[in-house]
Amino acid sequence: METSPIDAVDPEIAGLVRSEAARQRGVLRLIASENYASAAVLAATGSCLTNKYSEGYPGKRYYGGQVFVDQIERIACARACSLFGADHANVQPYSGSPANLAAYLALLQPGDTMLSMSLPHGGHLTHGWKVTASGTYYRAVQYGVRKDDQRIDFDQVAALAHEHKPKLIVCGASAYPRVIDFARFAEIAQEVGALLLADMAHIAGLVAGGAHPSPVPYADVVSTTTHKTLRGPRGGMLLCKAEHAKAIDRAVFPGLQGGPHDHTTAAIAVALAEAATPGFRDYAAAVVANAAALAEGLLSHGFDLVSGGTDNHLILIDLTNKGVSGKVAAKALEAADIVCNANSVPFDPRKPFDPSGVRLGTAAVTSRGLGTDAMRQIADWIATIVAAPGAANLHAHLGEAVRALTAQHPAPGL
Ligand code: DSN
Repeated sequence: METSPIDAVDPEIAGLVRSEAARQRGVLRLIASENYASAAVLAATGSCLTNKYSEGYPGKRYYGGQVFVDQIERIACARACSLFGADHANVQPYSGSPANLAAYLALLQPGDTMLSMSLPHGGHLTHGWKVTASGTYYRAVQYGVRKDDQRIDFDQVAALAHEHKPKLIVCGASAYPRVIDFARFAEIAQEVGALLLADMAHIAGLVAGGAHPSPVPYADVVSTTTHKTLRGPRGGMLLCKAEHAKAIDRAVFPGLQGGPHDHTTAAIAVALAEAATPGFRDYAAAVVANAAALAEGLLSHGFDLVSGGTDNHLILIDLTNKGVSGKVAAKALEAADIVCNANSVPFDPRKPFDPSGVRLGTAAVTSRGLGTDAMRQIADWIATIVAAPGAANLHAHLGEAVRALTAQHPAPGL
């Protein structure tokens, strides 16, 4: 048995970490926000940098001993600016939610109005949803998708922008399978004198790899996580135009956070170096090609896909016509080692905890080298399982086929 330094101290946790690694190796991971970080990214995340404190920014820290940390953070920021063509980068946000909150802190006063995509239509919790800090401290007016084609309703966005004169328009989504027209959002923001924040957390890797248009030329500030399609460590990042650099930096520290997680900063730097390689462009193109193939396979089995398909890494299935809820389907799929999440669909009559849909993503399976033929096979398996959500023996049998497939495609980093 492979052992780790954890075994000597805490065999219980060591065993659980080992089991999780085995799970990640064995299952088909179709959660749209997950991926496999490389061994290099994992090594940086687990490095001695976890021992360091470094409140402040390179050259302006509150603690000593920063000679190497300063270099690491400067390199991470420079790589982010170069990869995405941004004026300024802040790599300190702990993840996507603090990154968004820092952007609001930099650009808004409490009580100001923001115009953002509603959670049930594909937006993120931190885009002003009422139970979050963003919905508590700011006045969030929300847009959504059209009922007929489930694409962003730009007529509604423009009408709400003109009516409410928001100080900030937020675009970007967590469950939207189509290309986001950042230029159109910028046009509307300009018409009403609003600033534009683009949250590219889900698509950052596609943007880096040239498989989705970039929001950077259009948005005042761009927020992102670093671990979804971008395939880095769990972290966050803010990119902005030069005029917002000071406000963004002040908002992250000391506005919202204390010491940055230097081990994460180093791992972000490594991931950004990986994302600048030709191989990463191939990966980004393959993620999109795989999502298209999976969508095509699902459509051939009569699945109803939100917006009719996908342009990116993500597919949202409305299971209403199959007579199965999202939660029941996700549970049945997991019994066959196909892991995804139940998800609301636009205009969902069901409650968020047991919604009408499931969300699938192709980043992680692409990182382990699966191609379009495998996607068609996965679509067939999904159809078989959803048609018989209570058939435990069938699920166990298909699970064996799933594990035979994953065994042929080693998981990176593990
Ligand atoms: N939890 C992430 C997702 O799954 O999209 C967003 O924060």
